[in-house]
Amino acid sequence: MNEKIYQMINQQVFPSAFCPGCGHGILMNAILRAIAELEMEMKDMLFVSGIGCAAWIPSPHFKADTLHTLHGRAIAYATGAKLYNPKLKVMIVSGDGDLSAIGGNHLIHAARRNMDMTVVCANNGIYGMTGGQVASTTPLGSRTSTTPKGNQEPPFDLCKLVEAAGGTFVARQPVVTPIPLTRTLKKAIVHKGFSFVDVLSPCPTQFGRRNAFRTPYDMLTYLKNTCVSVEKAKSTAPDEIKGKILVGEFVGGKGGEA
Ligand SMILES: Cc1ncc(C[n+]2csc(CCOP(=O)(O)OP(=O)(O)O)c2C)c(N)n1
Ligand SMILES: [Mg+2]
Repeated sequence: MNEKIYQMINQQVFPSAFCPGCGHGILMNAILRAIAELEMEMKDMLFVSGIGCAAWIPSPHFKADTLHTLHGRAIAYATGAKLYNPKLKVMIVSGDGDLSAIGGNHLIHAARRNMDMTVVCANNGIYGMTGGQVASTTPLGSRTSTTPKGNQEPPFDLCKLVEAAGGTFVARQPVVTPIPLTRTLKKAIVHKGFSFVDVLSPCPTQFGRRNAFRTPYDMLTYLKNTCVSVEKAKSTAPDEIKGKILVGEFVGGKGGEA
């Protein structure tokens, strides 16, 4: 398995551009592992990304066909490619800013149309690549370069947004639990219709250092302790899960088409 994953990576780009402690590298590994475990061929797939650190996950790291497109427009390019060649397995991998702010309209309309594609959102709650500006996913009260006194605007819950828009597979997993993450990615990939995975991926450089996380390890530990599975949440008192982040498969995960 590891040998297969090794072959799927464009080794010429290593060491990668990700900062030490960035969660995007774990996600990159999980995507490749999911594809390898499904025994899918990279030649049958197309990876599309917009602009941002997350957009670097497939391009140039994957040895596959990739489109590294305009900021916010990954889903539009992916739609065109899918319509031209419906046999392609199309996967979009991009950031929270790219997919839900500048590209928010493409996201909701592709979900509404139940386009047959998989969208993986590397969600670090910030515009990582451009200097740590506030995003539509930044938690309330968090400091960013544009909200030095704390974010006053409520963030999107991307899973609720995509579910409401019509997505037929909707899930969230953090990079700190790579085995469930890989399992969910596999379901999203084989799902027929619009599948969306909100992947919580820490950004120590732009988010962590402004929000009193001393090390990347602190961020990973915080993320692990803050996530609660939907199954566990059902049997837990509401008070105990206040302020926690629900993770798991919200739509289409149980015996659906996946
Ligand atoms: C039209 C346009 N507007 C703004 C930018 C600048 N820009 C590039 S990436 C980015 C934000 C990326 O954030 P996100 O998608 O969350 O990715 P991350 O870097 O956090 O992984 C911005 C604002 C751009 N490239 N093009
Ligand atoms: Mg981001």
